[in-house]
This record gives sequence, structure tokens and C-alpha cells, in this order.
Amino acid sequence: MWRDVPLRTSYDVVIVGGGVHGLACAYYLATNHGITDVAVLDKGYLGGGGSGRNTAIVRSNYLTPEGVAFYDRSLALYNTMAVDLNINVMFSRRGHMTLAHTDSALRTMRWRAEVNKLQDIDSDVIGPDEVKRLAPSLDVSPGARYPILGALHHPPGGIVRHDAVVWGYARGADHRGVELHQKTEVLDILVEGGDGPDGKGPGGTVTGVRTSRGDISAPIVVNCTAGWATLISDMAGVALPISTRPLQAAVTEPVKVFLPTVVVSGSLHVYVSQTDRGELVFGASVDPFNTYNIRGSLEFTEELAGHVLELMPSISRMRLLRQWSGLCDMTPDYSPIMGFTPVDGFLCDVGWGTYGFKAGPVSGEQMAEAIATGRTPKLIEPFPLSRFAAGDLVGEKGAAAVGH
Ligand code: PYC
Repeated sequence: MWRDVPLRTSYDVVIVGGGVHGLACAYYLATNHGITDVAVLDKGYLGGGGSGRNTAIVRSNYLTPEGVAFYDRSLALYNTMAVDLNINVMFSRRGHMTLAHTDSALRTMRWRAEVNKLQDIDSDVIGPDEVKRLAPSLDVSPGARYPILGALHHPPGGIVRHDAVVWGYARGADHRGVELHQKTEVLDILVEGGDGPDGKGPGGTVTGVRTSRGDISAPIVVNCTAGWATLISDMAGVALPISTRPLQAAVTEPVKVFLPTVVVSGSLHVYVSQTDRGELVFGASVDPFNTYNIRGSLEFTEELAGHVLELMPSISRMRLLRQWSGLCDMTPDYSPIMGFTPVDGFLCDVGWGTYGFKAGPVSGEQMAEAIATGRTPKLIEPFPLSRFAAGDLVGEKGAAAVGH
């Protein structure tokens, strides 16, 4: 799929993080801008972080106009990805339903639907009968403990085979000359002339990275990590307002396909879709504490099972096969931090919270444009690090699948 080449001591661009974001950035640098002297470094293996741990849901029914435009571009790139990357990413545009169990949830769904419609996004509030038609296994009876009052229905949403996305971008980038270096841990970001005591931080200029396999010089270093975004940025002297939380997920044994759409319940803290193989894939809210630990917990499994059975009592005899966890870098407004930083040549594509997989393609495309042109592209203008000091937040908490 890609070459195994020796690590060199200098590149035009070093990308830290070999997940969907880092690989997409490398791919678009090469494809859209002809910049191929690029190394993607990962301390583990490609797609072994958030890209291999998400629940593969994509959608663009966000709450702010900025968020809607941004994620909709990602959905458009997912839509043509199989052809663009010549790999079957199994994009299934099966629709996405966010259930409302309370009047206030219904109000937020209406709000989101109106914001979405103003930007031509197919998104509308539907009633319980339509919910039942779209997902017959859901219990929509008024007597349910958490009755389903309606849902935000978003037909363009769906699921994508996440590993194939990683492999597609990796292979595409490699074929255009980008180097992919796994098991290459970044130990430090090299900066000169900064205001910090060690010469790092605002006012400084990046000169390269120190890795577990030696130093590399580069005028551009891009932080495309998730889970460790603050650790990498701290190495450049750039502090990020991010707290890192685990998010747990689980998958059942495969059964005949019966759930034709993605179902999300914010109040019950669960989202579920059925893969083409027939497994149900579940995710939950982030765990309520900061940690880098990615062990699963029995509390998660118990709560998940209880909540899922409130929605679909008929699946009580299905067996869970396995559970796992990933790390989510949460920002105060649930929007990402993208683009240039106060350290010249050090860029960030971080702070994805629970939205990272959906945003991979558009982030790669836009970051590549920023690097190639030296200017911040329009789609990512709302997401600079400076917005937290300026108070220009882009509040996307209300668009989260579940209450985090
Ligand atoms: O926001 O749709 C979402 C989501 C699904 C899984 C994690 N986040």
C-alpha cells in the first residue's frame, strides 16, 4: 500500500500524526498543491489513534452556520472519496436520526433544522410515526420510559469504513511522493527566537522536530494529533485550551441487517448504526474525567446496555463482542483549533472532541491550502486559537450526538 523508506534529516513539511487528518493533509498538499517533500510521522501505526477508534459516523447537521459549511464540505469529499482515492471506503449514505425525548430537545432539533435548511442542508424534524418507519426496531410507544417525541432527520448522513479512509489517503499520499514514517515518535518541536524562557512560544519560528529516530529540520510543522494535541503543542510553547477525555464504544455480534439508519439519542447518551457485516456499533458520551488512559469500563457496558434496551427492547439477547476507547480533545466551544499559531511555521489541526473523523477530509484539504498559500482559507477562518482570548466562540455543543 505504501513504501518503507529511510527517514531523512530534512523536509519542507513535517506532519505529526498519521491519522485521517494528517494523512489527508499530506494527500491534499501533494494532489492540490504539488508539495511532496512531506513526512508524516506517527509514534504508533497509521490510523491507530482516533481514526481507528471512532464509530465512523459522518454528517453535516451542525448548529452554527460556520460548522454546517465546514462539515458539509467534508461530507461532499466523503461522497466522492471512493473514486478520488480509488478505494472502496464503503460510504453508506443511509441517513441519520437524532431522537428528541423532551420538549427542550425538540426545540434544539428545530433550531438545528432551520440553521441547516438556510444552508441548503437536507435536515428536518420528523414525528414518531416517521421515526418508526425509518427504524422499525425503535420503541416509539408513548409509554416508553423516555418517549420519542420526534427526531432531527438528516438523510445525507451515514457511515464510512474508517480504516479504508486511512489506507486510501495514505496510499494516495505515498504514490505522490509523501513519506510515511510509523513508529517515529516526536519528542520535541524545535523553535528559535520565541518569547518563552527556552526560546519557544509566541514570536518564535519553528525549525524542525526531534524524534525517537533523530532530528529533522523543517520550516513547517503541523500538529495533526488527537489525544496528545496539547503535549505536542506544548513542545512548541503553544498552550491549547483542551482537556482530554476518553470515549468508549462497543460492537455486537453480527446479525441480519435490521437497522437501516444511524440512530442517536442525546438524552440516553448513545448512538448506534449497523455495519454491512451486521454488527451494531455503539458509542457513548465522553467519560467525565480527564485522562490518557484508554481502558474500557464495566460502568460503560452496563449503562450502554440499559440505554440501548430503552430504545430497542427487542435486541435484549444480542451479545456484545468487544469494547474499546479512544481519546477526545475537548475545546471549550466544541469547535476545533485550526491554522496558524503564534509560532511561525507551527500549525495546528486539533481539538476535535467527538467530531474528528467526520472532519478529516475537509481539514486535510483546508490545512493543505493554508500551508501552500500562507493564508487562512475561508472555511477555517472561524476556528483560530486566538478566538478563545477574543471571545469569538463557535458553540457546537448543541450539535453533539450525545450530551457530553
Ligand atoms: O457527533 O455524530 C457525532 C458523533 C458520533 C460519534 C461521536 N460523535
